[in-house]
Amino acid sequence: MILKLIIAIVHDEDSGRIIDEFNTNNLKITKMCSTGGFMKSGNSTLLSGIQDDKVEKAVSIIENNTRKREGVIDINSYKVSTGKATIFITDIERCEKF
Ligand code: 2BA
Repeated sequence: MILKLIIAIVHDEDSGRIIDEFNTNNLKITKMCSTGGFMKSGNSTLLSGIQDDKVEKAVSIIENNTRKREGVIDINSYKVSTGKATIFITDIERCEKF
């Protein structure tokens, strides 16, 4: 079985819906609290170890449950728009559960 790891950085407010949808579709997910390096504000990093053939389903759940946002940072009230999600997908070489 080929396993992939999805790492998705999303807005905090979007994470609950994504997690609910993963659960509904019997996909496993872990939420980690994280901080954006540029905005220095909280976001959520979601981890999912998933079968290769479920990756597209997972990516569409993330895409359909996120939205773009505008933030302001403190240097001359500079406006920044944050994307819906940043997603990295990598191979899992080995996975053990005890
Ligand atoms: P932040 O680093 O807080 O970045 C928030 C938004 O600020 C970014 O949205 C981008 O539109 C803008 N931004 C970031 N760096 C910038 C810069 N040097 N100059 C001008 N504008 C800049 P997104 O690209 O949608 O990223 C949202 C969050 O996703 C990021 O929050 C960061 O936590 C994460 N992220 C994005 N790309 C990443 C990457 N290649 N590696 C690791 N984390 C990443």
